[in-house]
Amino acid sequence: MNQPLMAGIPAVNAPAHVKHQKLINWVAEIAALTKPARIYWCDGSQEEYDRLCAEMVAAGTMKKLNPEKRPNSYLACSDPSDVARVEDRTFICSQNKEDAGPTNNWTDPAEMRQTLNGLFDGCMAGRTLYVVPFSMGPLGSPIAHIGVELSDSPYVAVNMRIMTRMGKAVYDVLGTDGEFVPCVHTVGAPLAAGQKDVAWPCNATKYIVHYPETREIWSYGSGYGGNALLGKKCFALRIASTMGRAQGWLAEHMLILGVESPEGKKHYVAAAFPSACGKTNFAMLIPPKAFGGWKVTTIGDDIAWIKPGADGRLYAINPEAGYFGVAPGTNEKSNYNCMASVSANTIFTNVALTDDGDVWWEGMTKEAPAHLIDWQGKDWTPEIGKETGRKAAHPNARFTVAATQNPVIDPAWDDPAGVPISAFIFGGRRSTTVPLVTEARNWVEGVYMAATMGSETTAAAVGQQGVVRRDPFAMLPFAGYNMSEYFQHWLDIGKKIAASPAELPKIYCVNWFRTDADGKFVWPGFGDNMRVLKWMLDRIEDPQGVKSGGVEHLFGITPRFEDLQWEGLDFSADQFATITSIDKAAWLKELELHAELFDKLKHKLPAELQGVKDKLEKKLAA
Ligand code: SAT
Ligand code: MN
Repeated sequence: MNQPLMAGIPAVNAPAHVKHQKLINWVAEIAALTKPARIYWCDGSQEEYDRLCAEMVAAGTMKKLNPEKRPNSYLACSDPSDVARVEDRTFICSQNKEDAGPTNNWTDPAEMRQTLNGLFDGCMAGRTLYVVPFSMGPLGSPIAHIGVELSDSPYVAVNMRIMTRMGKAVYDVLGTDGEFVPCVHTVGAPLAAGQKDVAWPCNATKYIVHYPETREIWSYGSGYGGNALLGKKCFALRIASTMGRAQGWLAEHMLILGVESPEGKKHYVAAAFPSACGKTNFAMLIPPKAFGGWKVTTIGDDIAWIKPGADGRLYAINPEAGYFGVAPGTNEKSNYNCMASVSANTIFTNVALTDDGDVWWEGMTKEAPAHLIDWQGKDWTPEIGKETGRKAAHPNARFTVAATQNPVIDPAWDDPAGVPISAFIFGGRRSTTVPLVTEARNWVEGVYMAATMGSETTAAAVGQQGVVRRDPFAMLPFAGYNMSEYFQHWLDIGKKIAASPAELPKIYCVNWFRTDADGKFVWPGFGDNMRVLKWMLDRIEDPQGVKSGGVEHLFGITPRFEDLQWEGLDFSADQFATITSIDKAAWLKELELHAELFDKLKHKLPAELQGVKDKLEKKLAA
């Protein structure tokens, strides 16, 4: 296989440590289709990372930042058309349409293969095909899985080195016949002989395609984030969710954090929020001063893989090894640990460049610098910003940084066994209706709350922002199969735990985003979310305790004002009432939206969830 396949196609030249013939054959097959100028097998070393970054600096794709301000860090600015996930170009190509369900775009797999074979034919001309081997999860962990991405983007290769366990060691786990998820990615911009490359090649045509039965991913036309770093949403959520369903585990859009009381009692919780709703901030939270002795530590900030252990409990790992977080709004106050994480060794994408070679984004400092180069390479001043409304950084600008840079990384973050989960939290961005926190009375009602979650859309996906859409489990764009069957899978997992000696994790629904009449957030959020977290912990640890009270309302239990610890925060009982109140009229409307969702998902919708809805409706009508 190490001979050139045919004229114009480079030799595969697999390194000696790659002993997996099926993998080598597949690389040859994709090279024969995509016709790159070169094939390069990534080893994941620092030397390689530095070299690829230097090459991108020379090519104009990245700028090296001032090493005194931001050591070993880079800024990449994308094409203005390639700045976020493209949900309407994302496809689940299962054999049967109904297996993708009504919330996913579907195309017949044979038809899609034909389309993609046409598009991928020669798509890597003039470029290097990078072979990027990666493990999602600690190498060799029973919860981990391996993927190999073939990409013509060096930006993808270096980001994958941060975001996953990428490199040579993966081949040891893979051996001669280990399983891997094949991921093929191209920016879709072949180069003719002698043609000069652009800084951010991409294509107006985009396809993000998943074949769940054969567990393959093909991505065309974008170099950005979740469209191109295929270990992330494509593998770790869409493909993994289908694997989890078949094998009895969960792949979720969740952060995982550890929280430890001054008495040394520690719990892990997993929390689902839609993209750009503060998962990274919550995962790195610093408790308020008055919470002396409380500690929050990070396992992961975006994705959780959760498997039942021998003792019946659910154990979670973070399949990723880095954070691809939203920069705008991040500052020393909103997320001190994040700012510390990105102080060096970071790739920034679509933020602004300062005159002294550092980065800036909206919300980083109170006052913007007097002059910047914005994410589109144009001069930017606060005056220009005011006049034109142009942002210096794109609202979905990101940083890519290794998890190990996080000062509050949990000591068990890399533990192959995972960490036991005591509670699940589900949250959306809702300016009205949904109270600060509700504890579900039981698993089924908790699944109902998660299934009917709504959230205002953000800049993480292309499209209109700020409109409420149902986002069940924060998985709407990420479930790789029929959403109704996904709900059933959650109900089944609950039954399995209930039948074991283990206790069921509690389920909470939160909303940090209620606003007042002036549209201002009422709840301070960020570190003060600790107050809510502590109430949950109290309820888990000592349900009869003085601080673990609450009142039962329509669809669960909410703390009374006196149940939260308020020390160090000036927050009145009236304010608390405005963010915990249940407005009957609003909830009647909300339930109509639940009905709309359930109507859309009626095929295979679990009867138990319809049952919860009927009960709620009766209560509301009473
Ligand atoms: O673009 S990503 O999918 O990586 C980020 C997100 O939408 O959460
Ligand atoms: Mn996400």
